[in-house]
Formats: sequence, C-alpha cells, structure tokens
Amino acid sequence: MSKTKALRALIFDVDGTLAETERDGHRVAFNRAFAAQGLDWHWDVPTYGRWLRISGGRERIRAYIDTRDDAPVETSERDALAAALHRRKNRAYADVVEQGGISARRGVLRLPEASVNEGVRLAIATTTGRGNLDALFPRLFGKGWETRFDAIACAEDAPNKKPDPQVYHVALHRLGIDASEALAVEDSPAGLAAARHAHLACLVTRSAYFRRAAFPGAAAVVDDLDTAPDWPGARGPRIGLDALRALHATMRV
Ligand code: XBP
Ligand code: MG
Repeated sequence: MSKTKALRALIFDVDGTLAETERDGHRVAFNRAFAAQGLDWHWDVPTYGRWLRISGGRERIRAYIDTRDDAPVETSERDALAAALHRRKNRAYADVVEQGGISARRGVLRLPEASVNEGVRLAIATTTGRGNLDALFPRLFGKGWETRFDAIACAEDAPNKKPDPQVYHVALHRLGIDASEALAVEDSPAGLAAARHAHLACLVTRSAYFRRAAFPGAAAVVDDLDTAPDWPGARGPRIGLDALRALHATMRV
C-alpha cells in the first residue's frame, strides 16, 4: 500500500468543465465561421456532439471537410480551408464570449477560490488555444485572472491533443509536482483518459454533451461542483476542499 500524498494542486480542464463552451461557444462560432466563409454548412447541437469526439477545433473541422462533397479536392487546399475556418471560428468565439454568451458552470467560481485560500494551487490543462483562454477567463474570473493560476498548459504547449496525456505532463512539470499530488477535473471521456494516462486522479463533472457517457477510471462522476458529494470522508451539501482531499486520498491508498 503506498503512502497517501497531500493534495497540492487542482488541474482544471476548460471546455465543458469551467463553462459550457462547446455547445454555446465553439459550436456557435464554427457556424458563424462557415457563414463568413460563404459555406452553407451548419452544426446543430447533436451534430456538433458527434464531431466533438475529435479533440481540437482545427482537427475537428479538418476531419469534417473530408466528409463534404463540396469541399476542395486537393489536400493542401483542404488544410488551408481548415486553418482559415479555425481562425475565423476563434475570432467568432471571442465575440460570443464578449457578448456574454458564456458563463461559469456551478461551483466553478467558488471551489477554486476556496482551494487557493487553503493553499491548494490551481492549474489549467486544456486542448484549446491560449487565445480562447484570453477571451474567456477575464469574463469568468475577472481582470487579474492569470495570478490565480500557477500553471497554464494549452494547445500551443501540447500539440498532441487529449486523450494524449501531454498537456497534463506539461501542467505537472510547470507546477513542479508529482501526479500523485494533484487532482484533475474534467468533463469528457477524452479528458478523463488524458488525466488517467498521466496517472492523475480525476473528478468528472459531466457537461451537456457527456451526460450519458461512460467514465471508466474516474475517482467520482458528478453533475457539477455544487453537487452533494457521496464518497467516503465527504460531508456537506456541496463539494468542498475537504471532499476533494478525501477523494484524492481514496485514489492513493
Ligand atoms: C476541448 C477541445 C477544443 C475545443 C475547441 O477539449 O477539444 O478543441 O472544442 O477549441 P478539452 P480549439 O475540453 O478536452 O480540452 O478550436 O481552440 O481547439
Ligand atoms: Mg473538456
């Protein structure tokens, strides 16, 4: 039996975990990008859910282009179209956020704040690009948001997208801690797999697109951070730092 290590950091995914950015942000922005590019393509809510299986917005749109009869024939042109649509999508995403289209999921503002006050550090491990954080985080956490996070790892730091663990390895390296000293918070099967491949315990807060997904290997699966915790050693009406410590401990013994 290995000795239980103290919980020193929480590592948060962004899309789907901190906010419903996929359904209400990236999807909407992709549709605006299609229209701006003169394409009559459209991703409704269920269709986008199917394409979400491909991590990474550029990778997602590139795979979709391959299914379209009305897409360019040459590979280089398809690559260029994917890059152009992705750039447009990210600009549109910033507009959606700016227009107030995205808000924090339940518990996302409370729990990180409480954690920092009790000496547990915060980090980000996301497949999305840094520009999307720069658009979203001031809206969620206020102007000085960067000072709240001890490590930020995003697409530019980890080109191998989830379920590859690369982004978690980068976050752990920047935190200077071992995987056994952190807890990941994710919303999707790919995110959970990435965390587990990096040997992290992982709490899943199911997002809209993954309400019925299976989460093998999760420490716990809940609807959101304001849920009443039901694992051993946890008390109270909502998940608090004590509950996260108890969850982390159960995964380590
Ligand atoms: C998020 C993603 C991202 C977003 C879009 O996955 O897969 O690609 O959908 O962002 P996770 P980009 O929450 O597991 O990190 O267009 O910047 O890729
Ligand atoms: Mg996610």
